[in-house]
Amino acid sequence: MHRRTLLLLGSVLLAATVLTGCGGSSSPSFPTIGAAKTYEVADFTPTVIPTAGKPTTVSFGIQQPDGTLMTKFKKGPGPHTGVHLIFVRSDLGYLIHLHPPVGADGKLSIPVTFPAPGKYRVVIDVYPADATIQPNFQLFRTITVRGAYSPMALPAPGGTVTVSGYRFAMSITGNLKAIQAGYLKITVTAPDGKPAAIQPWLGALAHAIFFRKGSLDYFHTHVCAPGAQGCTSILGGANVTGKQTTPGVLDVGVLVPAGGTWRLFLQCQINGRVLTVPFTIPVAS
Ligand SMILES: [Cu+2]
Repeated sequence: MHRRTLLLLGSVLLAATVLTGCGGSSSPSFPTIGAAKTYEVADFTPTVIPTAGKPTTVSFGIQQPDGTLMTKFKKGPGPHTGVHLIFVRSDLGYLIHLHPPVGADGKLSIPVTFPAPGKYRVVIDVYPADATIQPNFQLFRTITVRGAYSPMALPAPGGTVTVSGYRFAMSITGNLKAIQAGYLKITVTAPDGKPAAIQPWLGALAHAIFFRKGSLDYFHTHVCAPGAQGCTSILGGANVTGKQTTPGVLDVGVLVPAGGTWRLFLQCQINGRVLTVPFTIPVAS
């Protein structure tokens, strides 16, 4: 429990810059920890403003405290592997989720086509091979895409969303509260009225990516096939694991760091196509 708290604290410090001596600073001989002791994004591109609808190469490396680029990332069958690259527009109107390939030199590079103008938060979710560092941590960037930005209002919470003819009906089971595990039930129906056959994609049956309105805080949970490993998401002392109870019925884990209005982007593969399905959910503080 205490250890998990430390891990969470560690991720917060990694995401920011470590300037203070985490609790040990009362010792007068404690060395000053400079910014170079943190994990950072290195050589991030694009350095020019991208245009919506045209591919832009996004590339970067993960600089380690010793100054070298990280080259070894977690591997395996589950979803918690490699580097997840996520772009979300500031109004939560658009989401892009990619897993860029890692070069032998630790450089990651992938073409991205932004759908519309505006400011996007870039989340780089890193799963190091050396899990003693910590299971994962996030680094952030911002990209502004050229053109006139017209923000979209978020739809009302819950409800039914239809994407490519597939109907996703969501109901909130119980109360959703910050830093507590909760669940949403999402029933997926195919255009013919039958339960949708959901296929594994990137190590999970469904990926649930959460962003908080305004602050753009981030969390990510998964729904895995029965018996799949490495599907649990941890936040502080809580953890959550989603499951498919019957074909087409997903129990999606919700575990977020703060109350507020959140946008859930559910992603799953059906019939060889990845569908991104957005919902609005209220979370109590
Ligand atoms: Cu995922």
